[in-house]
Amino acid sequence: MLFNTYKPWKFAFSQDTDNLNETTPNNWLIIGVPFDSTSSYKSGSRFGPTTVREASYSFEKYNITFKKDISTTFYDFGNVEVVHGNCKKTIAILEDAISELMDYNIKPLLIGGEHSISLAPIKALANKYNIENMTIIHLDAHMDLRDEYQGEKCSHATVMKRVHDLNPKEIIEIGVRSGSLEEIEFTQNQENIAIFTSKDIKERFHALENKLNKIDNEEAIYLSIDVDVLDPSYVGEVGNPIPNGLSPEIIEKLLVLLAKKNIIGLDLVELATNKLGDSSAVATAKIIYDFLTLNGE
Ligand SMILES: [Mn+2]
Repeated sequence: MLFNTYKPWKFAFSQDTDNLNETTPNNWLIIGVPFDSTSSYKSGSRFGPTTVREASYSFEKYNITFKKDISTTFYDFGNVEVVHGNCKKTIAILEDAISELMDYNIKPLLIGGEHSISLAPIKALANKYNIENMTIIHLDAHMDLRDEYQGEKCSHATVMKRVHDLNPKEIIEIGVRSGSLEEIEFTQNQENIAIFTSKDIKERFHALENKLNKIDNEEAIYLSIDVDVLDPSYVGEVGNPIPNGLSPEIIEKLLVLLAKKNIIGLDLVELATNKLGDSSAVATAKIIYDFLTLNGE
């Protein structure tokens, strides 16, 4: 008989969780967060963890783009139990879960779910690292810097404002092409927010490259990737698609720059498809696959 190793409920190439070795540094731990209650346009990101994991079986162990095997040690712990309809409770549960798992010397890699969930890993990490020395790199079509959205403080549209409230060293937003006047005025008065629009990056990639190269290799960075940063022609199945986004080639270049840095946590959010084999899910899975390939030895 012939069986393959297809386990669609776990990310491809993940290690068996029974073998989790807490003394090994640099373990990544995938956690799915099937929460989409604050979605304002296209809902369905609760299916993101399932569709991304299934799509991860599209790739070879050898990553031809970067000419190396995916050799990083990473585990897939499944999904956290969310409270549908309750953003604050879900964030609290997720923060607790991540804090507990960090004792195993692991770094969280979350698959959303919508963007509100990013607050939980950042809060959990802020207790371990000094957030005032932490840089948040945020890839997104949107600024997510509103103080409230539809009267709510806990929302996908306010998440970076909540992160900013924690007083990180800097928030670098990459790929922005949508923002309210309130958000734009807010950023103009803040020294610790840098914005690189989608147009800036296409016209002057070197400016962003210089900015990222200036970050010390030891400095703790949290990386939050809203996959709507990609152009909808590549990733259209997202909560709030916006035209004129980045290409997968630019994402690959950014990952090369960032994977050498001290990334202490990562999330991919806002994929909203329930269709197996969806190309948006494959493009999202490829970012995780590429990151883990580059982050390995
Ligand atoms: Mn967005």
